[in-house]
Amino acid sequence: MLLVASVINPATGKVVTSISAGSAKDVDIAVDAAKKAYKTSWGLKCPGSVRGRLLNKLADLIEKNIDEFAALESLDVGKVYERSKAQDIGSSIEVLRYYAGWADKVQGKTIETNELKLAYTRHEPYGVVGQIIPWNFPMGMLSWKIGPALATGNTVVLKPSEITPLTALRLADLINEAGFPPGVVNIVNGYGHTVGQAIAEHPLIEKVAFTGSTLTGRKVLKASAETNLKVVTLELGGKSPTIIFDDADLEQAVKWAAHGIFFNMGQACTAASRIFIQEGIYDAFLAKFTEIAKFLGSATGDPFLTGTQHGPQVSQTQFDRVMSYISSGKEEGATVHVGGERHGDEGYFIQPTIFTNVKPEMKIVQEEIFGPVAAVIKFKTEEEVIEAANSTTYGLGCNVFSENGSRALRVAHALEAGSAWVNCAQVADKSVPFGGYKQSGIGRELGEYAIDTYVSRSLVSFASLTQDYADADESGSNCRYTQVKGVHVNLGMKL
Ligand SMILES: *[C@@H]1O[C@H](CO)[C@@H](O)[C@H](O)[C@H]1NC(C)=O
Ligand SMILES: CC(=O)N[C@H]1CO[C@H](CO)[C@@H](O)[C@@H]1O
Repeated sequence: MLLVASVINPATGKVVTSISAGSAKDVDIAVDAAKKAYKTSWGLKCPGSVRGRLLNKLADLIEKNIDEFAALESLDVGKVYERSKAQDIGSSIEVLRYYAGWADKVQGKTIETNELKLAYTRHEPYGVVGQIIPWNFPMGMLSWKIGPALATGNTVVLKPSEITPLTALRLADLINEAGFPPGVVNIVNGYGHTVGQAIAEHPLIEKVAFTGSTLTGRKVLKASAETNLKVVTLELGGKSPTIIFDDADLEQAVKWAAHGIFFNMGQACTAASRIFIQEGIYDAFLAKFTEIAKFLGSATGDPFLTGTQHGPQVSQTQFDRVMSYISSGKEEGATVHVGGERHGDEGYFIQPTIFTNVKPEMKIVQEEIFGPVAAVIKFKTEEEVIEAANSTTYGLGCNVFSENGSRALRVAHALEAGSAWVNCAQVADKSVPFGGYKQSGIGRELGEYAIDTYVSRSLVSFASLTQDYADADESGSNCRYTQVKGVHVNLGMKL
């Protein structure tokens, strides 16, 4: 039986095309091809400079076809076209170029032990790595994953989301055109419970990188535990706070707070859905924030039309999920200050929504909604807001607004989150590590830190004749006793 996955345009709810869905057997074929390529024409067989050149070539080809990629992304995900082009596709190109630059700069260390011994490390690729990417930023997350994996010499078996596979499939053409040896990148479309599961369990895949829900992340980790103990990195959910102090630049803070939650229709793992406002500016904030939400509501519609600022949710399932959170907020007694309804009668549009009068235990304050739904909460003191912001099982991002530099940094440091934005929100950068504390993930993407997650360190120790044993001087691969937080400080960027 040939399984087929329908690709639906979320702005209309109509089928765009159907793509065959792969099976576990297809994953086997892909892994065999990847293994063969790793042994014969990639990995340590291919100089880093050549790998870098190919990544640059791929980036150039995407740039040449940027209008097509942006259109596919908007059609598939419902993103506003101009943003698909400038942000999603534009930043993917930059990420690939960034990692192209790393390809010939991956180095080990020599380690001093004693005069009679030499020890050094080699940073070797794992071999075949599995990558499972989400539907909210298909090209973005693809570039975050294949960039460091290919730069370090791994070969890849990648599963796009079955609901948004178009750009990944088009990219497969360009990978051939760029001249990558066959088998270096294998893209297998399909469902999580078949293709995703097969990747997570595959005995010949040495590492898997997953971005998606915490629920599925647990399954990936469990599959590794029950099979070959492959290395797992996870980038999972979040319930990020935005915290705005009385002494913030209110005009800017409101705009960033709106960007922090409504960007990509709230479908971002760092979406800052809990907005804490210090009491002195609460009313002023709410008035301005309401204006922005209403404006976005009035600029909701066809992602391809000039002037559209807010598109649909990605699918019927996501639409239903977000609407059910809105209902639960109403039932639990929160006030819908703005929005709270479907927009229009076709497609999966939801009005930008603001809840007030929320309580910490409400579902809309505790759980990830993944939609354009903000809960606004009043606070008095710094201590109180740190405690409240931290009381979640997630720890992906946080945004802090204050013109008092020491306070802003102190709070950003105190919060349990892998990324902190000071006087800005939701602006990832290719060279700054990204990832989660607590149940938001394991490992880091982007920057040099991502390079680290695609190499395993082997220690070579030469013992002299007078010493029988070589001491392991560097801890083994992937041992980490620190959590890495990327802090982004706004020194003058305006929205
Ligand atoms: C900044 O905050 C600290 C307290 O955290 C305070 O002592 C200091 O006076 C503040 N600076 C300004 C310029 O308000
Ligand atoms: C730095 C800080 O205040 N951390 C707190 C964050 O919130 C948790 C509760 O979820 C506290 O245990 C931490 O002390």
